[in-house]
Amino acid sequence: MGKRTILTTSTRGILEDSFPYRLYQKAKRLGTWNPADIDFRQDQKDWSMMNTEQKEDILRLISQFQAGEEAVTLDLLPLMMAIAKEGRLEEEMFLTTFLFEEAKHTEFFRLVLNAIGEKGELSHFHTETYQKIFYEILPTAMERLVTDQSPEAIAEASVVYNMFVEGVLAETGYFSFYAALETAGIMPGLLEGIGQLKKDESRHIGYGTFLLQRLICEHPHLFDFVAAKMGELTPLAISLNQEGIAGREVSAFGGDPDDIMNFTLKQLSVRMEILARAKGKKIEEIYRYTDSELGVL
Ligand code: MN3
Ligand code: FE
Repeated sequence: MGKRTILTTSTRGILEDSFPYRLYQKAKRLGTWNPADIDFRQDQKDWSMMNTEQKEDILRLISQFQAGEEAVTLDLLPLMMAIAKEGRLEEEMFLTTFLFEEAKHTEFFRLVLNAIGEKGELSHFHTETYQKIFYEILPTAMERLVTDQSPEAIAEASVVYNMFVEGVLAETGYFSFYAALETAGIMPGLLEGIGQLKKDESRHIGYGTFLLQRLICEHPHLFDFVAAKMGELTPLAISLNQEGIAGREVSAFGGDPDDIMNFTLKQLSVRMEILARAKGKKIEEIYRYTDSELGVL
């Protein structure tokens, strides 16, 4: 352990204008919604009116989200440790809100399941690809940081967690919920929570984008590493969608499954496009990013 450097009583102080600190301020304002305050009474009624295929589609989404939120809650800590070890105070202050929010997301989906009376085993919705991502790739990338805090290890963790799981898979999931439920005008409590989650998630993805751009700026060779990692993960996003669609031409709510697949493909390319902006930037420019430049709602 090196000698401690205290920042807040030094002339540096806190970098109040920096992107991660502004994100922390925003999280304190917006990340305070309480899942337990959401009213699911209409959702209960809507659920009882849905047919078996519709229930199956929504339950698959909910159970994949439920397990995904649990996984990201449990797996985030090593990243916080790695950032704290580097003395990156503003980033760690933001990360305290990040973990709190993931805990609330885990709580939220359990409340939905309780409200619709689904208390049974749901792991049969965790398809082969789902298990590969959430039971293997994510925990392995995050746990690696316990013993290896190299820039490559942090970049790998952030690609898997922030860019892929949050920026591609979760975003596709929100899109699927809206496509099914908003059009049908049902499950208002579930949709209210999804709206909140989406805002929280935009800060998490925004932080991951900042982190990866900072790493690419500090170690330019990491851009190719990050791009290759995203390339490796891409087929998994596609097969996860295919497993959900299960060869159908129309979803249980009448939507076109191709819309979901196209959304996933767009997310994959958007994430890399934004990361490519780090190339040739000075580190000060990365700290000065505005919320909207990194897609924060
Ligand atoms: Mn979440
Ligand atoms: Fe998140």
